[in-house]
Amino acid sequence: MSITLRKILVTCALPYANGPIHIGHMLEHIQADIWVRYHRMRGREVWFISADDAHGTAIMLKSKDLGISSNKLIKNIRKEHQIDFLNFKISHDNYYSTHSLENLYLLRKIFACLKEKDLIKEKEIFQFYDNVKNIFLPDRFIKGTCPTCQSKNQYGDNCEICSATYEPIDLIDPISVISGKKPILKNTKHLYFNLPFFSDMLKKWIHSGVLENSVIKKTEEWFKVGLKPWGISRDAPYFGFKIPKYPDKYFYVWLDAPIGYMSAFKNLCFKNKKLNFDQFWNQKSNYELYHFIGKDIIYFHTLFWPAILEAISFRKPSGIFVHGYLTMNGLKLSKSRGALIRASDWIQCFDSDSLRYYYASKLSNKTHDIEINLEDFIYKINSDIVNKLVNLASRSSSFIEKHFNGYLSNKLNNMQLYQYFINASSNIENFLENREFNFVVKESMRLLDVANQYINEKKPWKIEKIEKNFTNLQEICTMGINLFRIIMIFLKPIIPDLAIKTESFLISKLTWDSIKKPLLSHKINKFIPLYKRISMEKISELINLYR
Ligand code: NOT
Ligand code: ZN
Repeated sequence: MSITLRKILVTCALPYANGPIHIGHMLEHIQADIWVRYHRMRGREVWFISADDAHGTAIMLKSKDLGISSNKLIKNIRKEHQIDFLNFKISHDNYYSTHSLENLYLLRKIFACLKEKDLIKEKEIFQFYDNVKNIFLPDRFIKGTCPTCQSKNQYGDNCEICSATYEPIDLIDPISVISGKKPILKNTKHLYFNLPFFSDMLKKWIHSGVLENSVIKKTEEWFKVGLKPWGISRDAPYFGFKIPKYPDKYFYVWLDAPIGYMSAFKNLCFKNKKLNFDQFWNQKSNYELYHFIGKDIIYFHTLFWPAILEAISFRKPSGIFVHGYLTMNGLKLSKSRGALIRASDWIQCFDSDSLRYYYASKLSNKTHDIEINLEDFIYKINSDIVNKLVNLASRSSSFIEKHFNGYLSNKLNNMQLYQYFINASSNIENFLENREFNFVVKESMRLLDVANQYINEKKPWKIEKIEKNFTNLQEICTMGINLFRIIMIFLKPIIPDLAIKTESFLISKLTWDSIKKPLLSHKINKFIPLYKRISMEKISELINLYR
C-alpha cells in the first residue's frame, strides 16, 4: 500500500455578509470541521477555508438601511462571523472575504481568460425594474404568485411550495420587494457565460464519483431542461467588482463567490509560505478538493463552478458534499425566511460541544433534512455525554484517586474487552471518513454501554468494601479509564472542548495512534466534572429571545 500523504483542501459555502451566522450555517461548518479535525488527527495535510460572501444587492440595500457604507457593513459583519465560528470551535485555517484584492485579481484574470476563449457573449434582455427606487431587481427581490401552483408570495426564481423554477417574467402579479410597487420591464445589456458548451464534460464529470446519488439525480434534472447561458453581469447600483470596459456593469456575486474559495486559499498561501497556489489549482494537482454545501446551492457547484474551472484549465473538485436543510419542529429554517436561531444567542444558553454532538448524532452523507428538537437535544446530551460518557470516567477514577494516589495499574483487567474496543476503531474510521457521524455516535454509545456494563458487573464498590482485593480494584478501574479514553479518541473531532479537558484529566494526548497503547502505570489527575448536565429551563430562555 502506498503511504503518500493525503493533501486536502476543504471549504464551506461562504456566508453572506448581510446578517448573522445562525445555527443553520453552523450545521455545515460543524460538519466540515468534524471531518477536518478527523483528518488532522490522522496526520493528513488538511487546509480548511471559508470566507464572507461580501457582494450583491442584498448587502448594498442593507448598508443603505443602516446608513453606513457597504464596506463598513461587511467589515463589521465579518468580525461577528469570525467570533461566532470561534465560539463553536470551527478550526478554519483562513476565514477571508470575497471583497479582497486576491479575489479581484483572480476574478479579472478568469474573466479575461473566458473572454479570450470566446466563452462570453453579450445579450440584450428585458428585466424587471423598480422605477420608484431606480434599480433592476434581482430574482429574490421580486415576489408574486407561482405560475404553476398559484401559491402567493413566491420569489421570482422558484416556488417554495411546489419547487417549480421559472423566470421572474412568468410570475403572476409581480411586485418589488424593495418598494412594494409593481415593477416595469426595462431593457438592458448583459454578459453571459457559455455554460451549454460544457454539457458533455459536465455530464461525464457528475458520474465520476464526485457526487452522492441524490445530488446526481438533482443535477440531471437540469440537464433534462437543457443548460442555458449563465448571466454573469449586473447593473449599477450594485455592490461588487466592476467589469472592465463595461461602464455601470458589475460582476454577478455568484461569479466571484466560488472564486472566493480560490482567493481565500491564495491569501492563505501568502500567510503560509509552504503552500503553493499553482501547485494546488493546476489540473495535475495531487491535492484533494472538497466543498461542503447545502442543497439549495447544488446548481452552482455541480454545473457553473466545474464549467468555469474547466474553461480556465484549472483542476475540478474531488467531491461536493451536500447536506439538507436544518428544520426546527417542522419549521423550515432557510436563509431567506428569517426565524432562525443565531449562533450568538445559542452560545449564551448552551456550550458548543453540545450542539456539535447533537448535529453529529444526526449527520450522515445523505442530503435529507436535519430536524432539531430542543427537548430531544437536552435529553440526548444528558443521557449520552453525562450519564454514559463522563460517568464512566468519574466512577472509575474515584477509586484510582482514593486508593492509588492517581496511579493506573500496570496491566489491564480484561485484555479481550480492550481488544474489542481497538477492533471497533476500523469501523469508526470508515464512518468518519465517509461522513457518517451519526454512526460514530451510535457505535460509541453502544461501546459505552458495554463499558458501563463491565463496571456494573465487576462492582468495584463491593471489591473496595467487602473483598478488599485492591490489585483487582485498581485493574478494573484502569480498564474503565482506558475504555473511556478510547471513546474520547473516537469523539475528539466531534467534541473538542471535552477532549481538551479529558487530555488534561488523563495527562495524555488523545491521538489515533495511541488507541492500541493503553495507559498503564500512569498517573492521572484528580477528576474534575468534565461536563455539566444541561437543564430544560435553558430552552425557554433561548426561545424567549425569539418571542
Ligand atoms: N453566499 C452563498 C449562500 O448561499 C454561498 C456562496 C458559496 C460560494 O449563502 N460559492 N460558490 N460556488
Ligand atoms: Zn408553486
